[in-house]
Amino acid sequence: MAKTRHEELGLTHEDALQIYETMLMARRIDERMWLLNRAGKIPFVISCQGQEAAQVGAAFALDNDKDWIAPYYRDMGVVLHFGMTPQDLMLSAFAKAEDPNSGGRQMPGHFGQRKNRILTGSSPVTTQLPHAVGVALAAKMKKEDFITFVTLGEGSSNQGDFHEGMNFAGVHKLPTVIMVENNKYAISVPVEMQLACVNVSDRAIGYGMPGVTVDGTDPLEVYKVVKEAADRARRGEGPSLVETICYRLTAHSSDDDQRQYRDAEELANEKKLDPIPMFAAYLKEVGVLTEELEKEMEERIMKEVNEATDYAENAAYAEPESAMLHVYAEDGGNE
Ligand SMILES: Cc1ncc(C[n+]2csc(CCOP(=O)(O)OP(=O)(O)O)c2C)c(N)n1
Ligand SMILES: [Mg+2]
Repeated sequence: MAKTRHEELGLTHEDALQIYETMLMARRIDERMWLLNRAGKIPFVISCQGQEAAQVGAAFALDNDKDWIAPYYRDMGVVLHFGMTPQDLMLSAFAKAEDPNSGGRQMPGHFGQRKNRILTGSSPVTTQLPHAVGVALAAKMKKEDFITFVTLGEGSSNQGDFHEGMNFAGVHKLPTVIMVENNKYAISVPVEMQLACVNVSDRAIGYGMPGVTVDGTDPLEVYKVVKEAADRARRGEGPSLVETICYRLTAHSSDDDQRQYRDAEELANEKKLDPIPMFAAYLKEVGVLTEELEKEMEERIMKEVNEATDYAENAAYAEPESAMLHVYAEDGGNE
């Protein structure tokens, strides 16, 4: 029998289902967060919706026992694959003391979790890129075979940090994969007003690294190119730039109303490019996902999302006395 597309990439049926389940989990958590926000229970949401295929396809191509990641605020799919749990994410949304990212101190989307090698991120966009490049330098100096993976939006590829980090990584042939999730908007600014070149990946040549643009609504396409880039980095051949074309299916954040700057037709067309039903259709077509399995998966996911919501809602806020924790050095070092 002819091989399926995922088998051709070396992925088993279980792998393909796991990619789908993580995408669906990210989507269901995100949807719950919007409801909680509109109900006045959590202050802020910044969505992964429309970008799950790029995120999970890429994360699946990395070694989640070894590699270090520097995700950006939309990357729920990436951090879930790297071991952050729905409960962790909900604790962050409710800004509770047990939030692994910052103990409820930072806005949601500022992922950071030492045990899963998720580098903590700052609010200025693209600062994560030089951080990931620095950790890649450490891998090279220590002769260890982990690589780093960093993501950002296309708008953020205009920040100085992008160019400085890309240049340093290129010059020193560092083991890093830089992925741009191009959703065509930086808040309300369309891509035509952001870049004078056609693709973000066109910028790679200036830094001596390969650059590719792929369909970011297809997790298998993204897996393929990120795997190639990761293998290249691990072989000591240096960094790569991957651009994934995807769509932002929500407003920029829960504080934005995109109907103010995008027309209804454009928004309706993008809904048709939702990676979740598209990947489900593929999995059904090749006989890997059945109606029964899909139902069971949905139920399992919703149970976990419900439990995570209840746990986080009832969890304690940080003690006011702990406000200065991690701001100044303490006795006992920098645990
Ligand atoms: C240095 C800096 N400038 C501006 C902002 C405000 N800001 C936050 S997200 C954002 C848009 C970024 O767009 P893009 O990189 O395309 O990512 P997307 O949100 O579309 O995924 C801006 C301008 C910021 N956080 N940091
Ligand atoms: Mg964008």
